[in-house]
Amino acid sequence: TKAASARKAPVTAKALQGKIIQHLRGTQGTYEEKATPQAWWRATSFAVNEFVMAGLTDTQKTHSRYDTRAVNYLSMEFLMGRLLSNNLHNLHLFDVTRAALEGLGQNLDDLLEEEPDMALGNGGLGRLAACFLDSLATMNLPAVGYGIHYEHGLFEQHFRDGRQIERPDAWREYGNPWEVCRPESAQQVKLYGYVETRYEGATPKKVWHAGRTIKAVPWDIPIVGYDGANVNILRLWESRATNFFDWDVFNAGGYVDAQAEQAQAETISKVLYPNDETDAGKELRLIQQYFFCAASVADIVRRYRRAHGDDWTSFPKLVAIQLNDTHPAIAIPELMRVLIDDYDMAWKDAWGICQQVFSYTNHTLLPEALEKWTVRLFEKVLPRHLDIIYDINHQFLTQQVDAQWPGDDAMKQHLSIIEEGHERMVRMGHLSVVGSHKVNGVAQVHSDLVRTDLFPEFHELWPEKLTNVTNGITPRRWLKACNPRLAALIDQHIDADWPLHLDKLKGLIAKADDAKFQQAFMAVKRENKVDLVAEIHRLTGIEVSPDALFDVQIKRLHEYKRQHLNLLHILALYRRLLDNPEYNMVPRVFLFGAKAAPGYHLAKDIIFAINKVAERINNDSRIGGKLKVVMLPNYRVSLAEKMIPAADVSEQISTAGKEASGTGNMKLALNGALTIGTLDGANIEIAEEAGADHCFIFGLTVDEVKALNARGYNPYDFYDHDEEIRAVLDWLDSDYFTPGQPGALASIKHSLLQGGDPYKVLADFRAYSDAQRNVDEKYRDGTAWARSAIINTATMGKFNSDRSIQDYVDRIWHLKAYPRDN
Ligand code: 26V
Repeated sequence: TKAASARKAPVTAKALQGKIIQHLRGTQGTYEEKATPQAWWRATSFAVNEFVMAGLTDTQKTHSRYDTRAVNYLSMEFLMGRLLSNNLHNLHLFDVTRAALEGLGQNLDDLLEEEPDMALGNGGLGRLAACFLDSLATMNLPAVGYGIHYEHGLFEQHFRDGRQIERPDAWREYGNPWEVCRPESAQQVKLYGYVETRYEGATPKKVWHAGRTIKAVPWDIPIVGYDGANVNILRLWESRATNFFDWDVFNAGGYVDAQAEQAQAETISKVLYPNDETDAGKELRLIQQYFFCAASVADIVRRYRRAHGDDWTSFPKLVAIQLNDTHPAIAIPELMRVLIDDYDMAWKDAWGICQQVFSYTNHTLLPEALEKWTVRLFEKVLPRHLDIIYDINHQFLTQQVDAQWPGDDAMKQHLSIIEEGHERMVRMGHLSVVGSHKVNGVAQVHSDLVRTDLFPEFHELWPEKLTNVTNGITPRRWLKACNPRLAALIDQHIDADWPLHLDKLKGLIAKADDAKFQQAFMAVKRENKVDLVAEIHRLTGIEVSPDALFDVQIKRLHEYKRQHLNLLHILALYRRLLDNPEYNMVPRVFLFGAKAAPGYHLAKDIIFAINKVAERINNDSRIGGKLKVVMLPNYRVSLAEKMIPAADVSEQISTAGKEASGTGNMKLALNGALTIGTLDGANIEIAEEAGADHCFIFGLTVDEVKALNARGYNPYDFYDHDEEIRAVLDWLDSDYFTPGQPGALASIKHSLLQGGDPYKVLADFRAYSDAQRNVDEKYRDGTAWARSAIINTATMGKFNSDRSIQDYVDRIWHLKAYPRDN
């Protein structure tokens, strides 16, 4: 075996045992004979945290010693998942901890299951932020993640008679061993009130008299880089009532009112909004956004002033702020407000600083996800910021837009940060583009569409501003930690530092035709499937065979992601089998994992339909077990880590032009699944890397979808002329899958016919079904399949999030790495 960087653990099993026991007794107040698995997990985490904290203090000292330029990654979501296994792997403590625990009669794998997921995100956008933090620390780049310390993360999903039920997530109910509260770094955040204009000096001064002040208390979560690298910080803000309250009111019987005020203040960080790609426009959401941006900007300014006082010249040299979508765009007018109102800076200088400091990532083109706030709400909650936005807009329209398109009022209206209409709106996307020096999309095709369709005039105005950074995933979590069998096999054939240099996986291409390697690779896949079979049984009671092909679609439930296209194809297969029990198909298990936004009724109906169809199919003895359908409840990061290593086929079937990138597609291919997918998002780049022969690409392209829309799409063309499509839609509409409840699944057919099928499900059905036949054909040829699976793993090096971060560094942030001194 080649072990270029197979580092030694920084501690012996015996010493680690001592630390675990010490924490079990000394901080958990229990002892070996009595401790619950939870207590063992906590004691182990606290023991490991000693190494984490040592790395954290060394790193922070290094950053302050060299006065480093840092990126501040502002995101409403960080979907971290579990931390113990990740920290053990990144610190090279995994094996020694397993050994230490074994000596204590404990099993590490069981203890890892005790940790609740840190589910402070909805899906792709939040998980991307988490992968980026892992890469930033690993690459020794100075970085701080800023977000919200939600008391309740994304809801827990249960099924009741096949329908989704939501329960609050309580990840911190029993404490969290990884976080440190820093009350000494708390900030005050103002809201509401009015703006006074004072005419004293040469220029009038605006003074914001806030109606309410809320305290923001930071919790720091250490982010451990891989292989002895730096430990950065994720700083999450919790809202509290300020403790300056009016003692007279309090003593005059205001005790109860004071409590109500506290409850209100604490509402801000109470719960993560569970929508994904739909903007609810709620006041509390705007307050959440401003709350964490104001606290973060204040913290960034405080850190800067600690070293530089009131000399602002170095600020843009030391500070980069990345906006993860438009959710933190309010940080732009907030930094303007701080510089102008609190530090008396001239407008021009403050604006110059902002434009150098900010950059913005766009994660979606869906119109319903593009954030807009009513001017009315802004006026009420953030009156001073509305003023500043008006000023930014005025300068932008009268200087930049008028210079480019003189006298063109229609263009001014079109590009304005303020949308005129019966209710005036603030367009957060426009604010983000105007206030940033770089704007990026998240996959090549998506960035092209940002330039041509979403912001074409901005692109004309500033041809250098719009750019691409294709997403990536951390191979530490998404291969090394989640798929130890495959990682071990890879270690036997290439340098063991592949988790840092994922391009080295290319070394496996030479093995793709080697029968022994193929056998070993597919043996790993089979063992992973056996593990998942047990998990499926534990979670659902459903029995499936590891000899079947495992077909996996895991992502948020949304019409554009087209889980219902997958479902229609399952119905077609079921029907073909009932028509002809000899129908030639590879036995297949269709696996789903998906949460629907609680108010998204059609998405919830699709979940219900999948569960009802599954119930019928799984219990139908006529089809001889050739077809199984399973929707696992409560899809989340820790469940993804179990499903991905066991997948044979990766479903990436969004309508072309709608999925900005996708990142599950990368995780599945890296773990040896073959993609069946449309030419959308990063699928295009995955197919380029793996080669068209090793994926199943089907369906309309972006241009074909546009052309179809232009000439007028009519889903009845397909319903009327394709007998199978008609049959499966009518079947769904009957009470076959919901006996005694006719019409229970009618909404799906309705949306696909009368609803106009906005996501072109029927138009792509036949191509999808044909591609699925090709999947079967390849799977029957075991050698061809193994070869393609290996090539998928071998060619996914590009999708290392370290490469994405390097692109951000080269094109946007211009940071330098600082390995820590110790
Ligand atoms: C919007 C809203 C609206 C208000 C309520 C909460 C909320 C939460 C999230 C969003 C927008 C989500 C956008 C998003 O997640 N985009 C995904 O980003 C991934 C990372 O770049 C990318 O891989 C996916 O294709 C893209 O859908």
